[in-house]
Amino acid sequence: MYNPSDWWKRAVIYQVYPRSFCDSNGDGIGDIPGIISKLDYLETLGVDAIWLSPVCRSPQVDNGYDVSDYRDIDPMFGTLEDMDRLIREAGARGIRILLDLVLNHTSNEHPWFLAASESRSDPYHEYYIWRDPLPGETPGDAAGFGSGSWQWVPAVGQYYYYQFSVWQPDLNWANPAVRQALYDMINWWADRGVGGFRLDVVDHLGKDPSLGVKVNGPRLHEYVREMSAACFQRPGLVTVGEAWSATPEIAKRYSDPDGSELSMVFQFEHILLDQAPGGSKWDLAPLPLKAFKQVMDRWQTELRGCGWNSLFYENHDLPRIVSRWGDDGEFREQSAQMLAILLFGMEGTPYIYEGQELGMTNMRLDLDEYQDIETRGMIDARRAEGYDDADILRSARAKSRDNARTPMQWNDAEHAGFTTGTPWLRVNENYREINAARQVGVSGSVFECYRALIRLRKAYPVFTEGAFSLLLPEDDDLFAYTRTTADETLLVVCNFRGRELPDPLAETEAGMTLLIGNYPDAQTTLRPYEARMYRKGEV
Ligand code: TEU
Ligand code: CA
Repeated sequence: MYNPSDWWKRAVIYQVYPRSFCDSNGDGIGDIPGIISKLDYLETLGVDAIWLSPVCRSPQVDNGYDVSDYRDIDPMFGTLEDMDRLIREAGARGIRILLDLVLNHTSNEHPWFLAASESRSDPYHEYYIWRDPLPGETPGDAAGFGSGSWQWVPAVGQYYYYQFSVWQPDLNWANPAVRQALYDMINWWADRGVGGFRLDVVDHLGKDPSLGVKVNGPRLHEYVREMSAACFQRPGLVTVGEAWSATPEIAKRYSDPDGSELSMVFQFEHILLDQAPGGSKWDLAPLPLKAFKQVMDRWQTELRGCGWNSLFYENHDLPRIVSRWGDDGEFREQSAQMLAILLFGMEGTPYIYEGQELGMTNMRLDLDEYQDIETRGMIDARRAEGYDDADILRSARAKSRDNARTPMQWNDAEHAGFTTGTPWLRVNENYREINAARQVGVSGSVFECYRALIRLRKAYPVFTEGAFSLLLPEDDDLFAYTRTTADETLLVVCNFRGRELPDPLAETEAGMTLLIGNYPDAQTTLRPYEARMYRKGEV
């Protein structure tokens, strides 16, 4: 049953990518004072917490996921005083601030790494993962982003391990001093009043490169439990781990209701469905709807009562969902709302990535405009492998992380009201049509749909407690399900296609009350991307 200290089970969390949210000083880069200036907007939307992508001091090789000082704010984003003010002013609106903890690696400019790579006898040497050269080995080139490799350091005559870029050396979690230093840092932030944490690539923490084990290493859950005991037991603290490798079995351990690990994890099984079998994310395939239904069904059912789901489509690494699984042309507004209604009816904590609540779309950049380190690496690698540029561009436009990183579209002023200067990444051309000013308070807008869904989730216990049951599993075009408690039933019916279809559930719907839909009037068929959410039960 629902325990009020698990406030996050009734909550909706909003992700801010600070660099792209709002620029307060005209340097073209979003910052903390900019976020503070938009708290009223987030309060209007109704979210309970903000997850901030990293704001700590960083050379910004991977936009802050390369930390050089965990206890300071990058000057690009503001100061520690700005951060304290953000925590206070958000708190005054009932909004908690969650920090992004990058614990798997640091920047190569972190003082720990500088010391570690000076001498083998420095105590910080053991903060990182090293190996000796093999007989006859000559150092090679740096590997692509995310593929994991070893980099030579002449001063110590060894290679260090890095999973992401060569500028992001992996920390040695097997060293208890590393773990203690990180726990002290986490508690330092918790003492400053942050309401929780998102843990970057938590599934990598127990790695053992000497055994070739990258994720789900033998000591992973031991470390997570130790960290949780040391840092996460404060009342009301919420934690969410990023775990690309999580299966439902594994997620149940992370999100065990006994609270010994984390509140929940992000799993990515649904996110991986639209890539060609055997390929990478750059090898495109359409979303197989039936498989999507099965995956969501399995996660909903298997975690029930013994774990907790997070519900999301977008983040700063992923494309815009309306472009990905909806239709960002003719049916942009309908399909953005359909996807929202589908997700917000499920059990778990929903996340909204900045701009998702406006139905922001993917960005049509040219190859030389991409800035993301992962995309740049892909472009270089695929050119070297002989792919032609048109092919590469198709992949980048569909999947590049820069799709989600374009500036937030506030209004129809120049640069969408994001900055008075030159934005660090070009604003999407469609900002005159798609922006917050055109949607807040406008009935039928994507924003108002998200706002209404957030309100509904707080109004009816069935959203938190109802048992999930998939309907029409064999249907190729519709996604429908119910959630049921002893007193309430919720029914969600979604048409994933851009054409009108008969509604096989019309009879069931007839006995229920429409809570929300994405077409203004009622009809018996399902129009393109139509979604309807019904409820039956005590008022
Ligand atoms: O992402 C983890 C991760 O595995 C990414 O490489 C992910 O697979 C990729 O972005 C999908 O295209 C986290 C952060 O979310 C990401 O922004 C960081 O770059 C990465 O960790 C390294 O810290
Ligand atoms: Ca700025």
